[in-house]
Amino acid sequence: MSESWPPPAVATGLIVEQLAFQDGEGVLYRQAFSPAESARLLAALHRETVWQQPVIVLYSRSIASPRLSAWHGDPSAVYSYSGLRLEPMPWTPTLLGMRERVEELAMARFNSVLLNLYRDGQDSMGWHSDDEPELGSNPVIASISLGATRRFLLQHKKRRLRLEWSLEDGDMLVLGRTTQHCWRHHVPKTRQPVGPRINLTFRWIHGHQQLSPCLDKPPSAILEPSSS
Ligand SMILES: O=C(O)CCC(=O)C(=O)O
Repeated sequence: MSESWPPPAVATGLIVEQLAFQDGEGVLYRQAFSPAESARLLAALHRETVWQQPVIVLYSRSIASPRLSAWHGDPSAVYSYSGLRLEPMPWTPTLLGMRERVEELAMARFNSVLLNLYRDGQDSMGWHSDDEPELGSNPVIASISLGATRRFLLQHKKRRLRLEWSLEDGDMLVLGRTTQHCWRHHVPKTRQPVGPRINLTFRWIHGHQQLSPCLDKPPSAILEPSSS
């Protein structure tokens, strides 16, 4: 991550909120994708994605993930979270097009993306942090919302602090610096009649070499060319 992150709110033509809070930082771009683009992307991703409902381990309990997911990225972007080991599906033209826009706005590079489909208000995601070792220290994660508006909550791990945003169709929330280490986040269920929502979190997965500096020879299967 460059020292100039987060990027200044200049010349994007978008409504941009700079988010500076205790032990974290981010930027919220309202309608990073226009309503027409978002509708097209929502339909395309809904149709093109091979959705799965994996069994995940949360707080030592195995449960069916409360949303559907898919993992795409460079072949080296193997990601483990909540007891899952995800091998990436290849990039699609739709995802590559989105990545181009996201990288330009977020001023960061991404080699993978987690897609989540919240089918209705009963789909959700429990409190967690995206702080797995392969994300490196202080990861920049860019999160795109398409479709229904849902609440997104942040809670500090050590202090009685809570923040909340309504993430709407086309919005892009980028969180960086120490946010993932010091805060948990959560998408709660809602009783409101809401339609489907697709969320995409673009991430950079670091190679195995950086995770295991003590190995003589890192396993070649998941070696990443030197990038950090
Ligand atoms: O759906 C969202 O807005 C957040 C997704 C999320 O928390 C995650 O995939 O780690």
